[in-house]
Amino acid sequence: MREPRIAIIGAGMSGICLGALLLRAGIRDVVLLEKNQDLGGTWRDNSYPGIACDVPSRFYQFTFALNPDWTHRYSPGAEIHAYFEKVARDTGVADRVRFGTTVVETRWTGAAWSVTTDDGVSAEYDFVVSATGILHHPRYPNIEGLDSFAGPAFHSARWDHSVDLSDKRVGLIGTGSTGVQILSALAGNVDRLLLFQRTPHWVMQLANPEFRPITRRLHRRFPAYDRFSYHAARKQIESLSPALLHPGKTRRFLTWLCRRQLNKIVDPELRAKLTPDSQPMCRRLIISPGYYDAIQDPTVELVTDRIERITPTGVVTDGVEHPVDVLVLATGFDAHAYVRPMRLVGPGGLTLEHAWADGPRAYRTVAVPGFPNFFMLMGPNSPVGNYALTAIAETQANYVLDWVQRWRRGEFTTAEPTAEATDRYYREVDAALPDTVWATGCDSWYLGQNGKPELFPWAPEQHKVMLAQPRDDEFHIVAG
Ligand code: NA7
Repeated sequence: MREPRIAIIGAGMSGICLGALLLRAGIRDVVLLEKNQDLGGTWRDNSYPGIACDVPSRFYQFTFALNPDWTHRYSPGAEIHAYFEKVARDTGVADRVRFGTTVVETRWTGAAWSVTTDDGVSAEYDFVVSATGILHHPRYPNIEGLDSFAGPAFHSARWDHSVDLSDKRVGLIGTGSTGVQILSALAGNVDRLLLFQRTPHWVMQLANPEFRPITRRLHRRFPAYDRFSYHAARKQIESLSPALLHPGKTRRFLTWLCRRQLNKIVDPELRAKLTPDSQPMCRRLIISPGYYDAIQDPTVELVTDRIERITPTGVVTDGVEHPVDVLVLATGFDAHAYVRPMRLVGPGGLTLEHAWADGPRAYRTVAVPGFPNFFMLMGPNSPVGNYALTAIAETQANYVLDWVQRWRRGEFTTAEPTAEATDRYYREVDAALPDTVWATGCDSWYLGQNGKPELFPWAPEQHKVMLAQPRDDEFHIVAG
């Protein structure tokens, strides 16, 4: 068996997943290049009050490292971060991370990838896998005067825990999943909370019960039951995917449910302000146990007038200044950067920037024509809409592992998807997209620069079938 040298860029959820699967398969020459000082990616970056995953914990975990000790149906972010750290420690991944190391360039030398990091060091690898996450680069709003604000102002993914909010007037901009979680946690716990909403989002109220100690003991004592619970939670989420993919009764039912739940808002004027004009799920459906209660808290005020500018002391809408002491920007992420700003230069000097001049595209979510032995986790058009990203990462990581195992056995030296196969695949994607709820006419982080949803237009379980094994007929393969 040949021993491949593998670089994984990023030690977040998906990088940890691939690292663990490679190490479990006995592949030892693995390094994770991580620009931060800690593991966990999005779960390290986001520590704002109220943070939780919007996918049930029983499903948002790896099948090879089930955790019987989840405390809640939707466990808090710190617990999820601790879970990924534990997986990394238990599997040996943590020992293979080079922290504080930013990859600046990955260049094909003719026989391998030369990866250069910001400390000036270059090293060669047979495979490079980008696991840089999708919700990684905070998006700051382009609002006049933002820099002039005199008090603390921070993005939700850069929470400043040194600021005591309890006696403050807090201005919160953004009503996506993050804004809703922050509002639900802060309502009633700060002096005043002004929520600046540009567009209302649909919210599904789902309870978040705590698991009792007896439940946790049962899961610990009976691993088969724990596994069953994973698949039961998976099935439950998957039963809703028809609503995302085509019009029909599941979509009609969820639409009805979301509308009905809005009736929890007593004041008709407030209810009208919170009623979106897009279809539920067109933008990511927000899952929240308590948003509709929190927004009716007397300390909360919803401001729907357009933000004109920010002054040193507040936020101005339609000529009216709303004084605030602290500004929280829950304004989302650039979900289309993927591998970038790292420079990727393939054979013949082809850059990823050039290959993606018309927008990011990936062969079946994992690879790019022109870039041999290079793979991506959570690449373009991955099924990231209201599904467990852990399951997607596992599918993609197992796919990469398949190629690596074949390389070890000497079956090839380099492999890259053909442009024809990728074009063919995108013709199928483009044909399926118009039926999806994401294409029903709303603006969201799901949409790429061409206005098309950058998502997987089939059932998420289909993604697993699609990547069950490499298809040699769709690859240029150079024999080993
Ligand atoms: P999202 O879902 O992208 O939401 C960002 C929010 O910020 C959204 O309500 C935006 O308004 C608002 N926003 C952005 N820029 C501005 C400006 N300039 N003025 C006013 N409001 C603005 O990000 P999240 O962090 O909440 O969630 C990201 C994902 O993380 C989520 O889908 C889950 O997967 C976890 P808009 O609605 O666009 O009018």
